[in-house]
Amino acid sequence: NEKAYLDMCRYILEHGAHKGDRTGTGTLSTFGYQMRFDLSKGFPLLTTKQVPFRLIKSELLWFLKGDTNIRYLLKHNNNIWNEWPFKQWVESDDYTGPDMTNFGLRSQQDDDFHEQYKEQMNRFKERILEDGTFADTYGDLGNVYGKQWRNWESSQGHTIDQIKQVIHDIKTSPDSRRLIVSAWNPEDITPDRAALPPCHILFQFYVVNGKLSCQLYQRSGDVFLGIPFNIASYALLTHLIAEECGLEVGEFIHTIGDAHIYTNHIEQIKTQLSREMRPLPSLKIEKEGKSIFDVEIEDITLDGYDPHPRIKAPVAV
Ligand code: THF
Repeated sequence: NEKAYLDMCRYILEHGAHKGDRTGTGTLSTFGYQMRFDLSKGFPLLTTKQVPFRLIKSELLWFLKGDTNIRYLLKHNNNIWNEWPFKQWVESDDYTGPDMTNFGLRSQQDDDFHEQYKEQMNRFKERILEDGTFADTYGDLGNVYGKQWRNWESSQGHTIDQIKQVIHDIKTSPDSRRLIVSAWNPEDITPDRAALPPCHILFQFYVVNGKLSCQLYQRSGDVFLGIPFNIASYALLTHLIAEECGLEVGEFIHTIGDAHIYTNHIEQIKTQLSREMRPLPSLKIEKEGKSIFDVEIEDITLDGYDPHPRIKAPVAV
């Protein structure tokens, strides 16, 4: 299970091509890679470094609520999406603080700037939490996952709830080959409509022998920071949907387009690869009669998670 991830890291270190990218950081990259995780053999949260599961839970429940505003994440002390709305804020006419152009790269290279950035980011976060009007304008990522999953806008002027639909279809026609949820809406991938085009383009469910499997197509994957989150997030989603439909869990299959290791994550990956894998934890969902849309963060827990220590790395913006 975890070995599939570590094998991918080794593969990219060995065979990856040097490739520039939108963020200017530089990557080692490969195109087209697939990993399989048998969910009946344990919950695929990496043990070779600590992955903060509470952040994965709150992010997934945020998607499932159809929410696209980081206010919910900030209330749960989840900071993984802050950089993108912050970018929109500091590039807006309403922002009057110090110049934050290219803050991602600059705060890694310049300590004084890093302090300025942290201060502006903290002010931004406080304002999102305290000022509802500000949050509505600057905390919203636009038409990202939550919107497309739960409220896809049709050309007929109504909205489509893809998650409700797919749950209904799994229950009523489990053999269907159309058990698909798409986050990629070509009309919505421009900067004025979404802060970032979705990385998880589409997922498909598959039912056989009473087991639910899920395959995700991800167009772009940040192997060190993002992918460990994504694996756990879709594994959790598969468990939640399986439970909702009275099925056991099968496999999670992760197919990635551009799978890349940022050049400033290479040392961290090597440290991680030098570590011994430990047994995977198991997942417990305590939802007694609650639907998937009412599950709360506290209802989801892990048993037996005993990872190696965290490894820090900067996120590319
Ligand atoms: N952009 C980039 N460059 N990488 C990504 O992984 C990524 N995501 C989402 C959107 N854009 C992306 C955001 N997801 C972390 C994890 C997931 C993210 C963003 C950041 C991260 O920094 N994780 C740290 C812990 C952070 C903390 O404790 O607050 C870690 O060590 O795992 C792809 O989904």
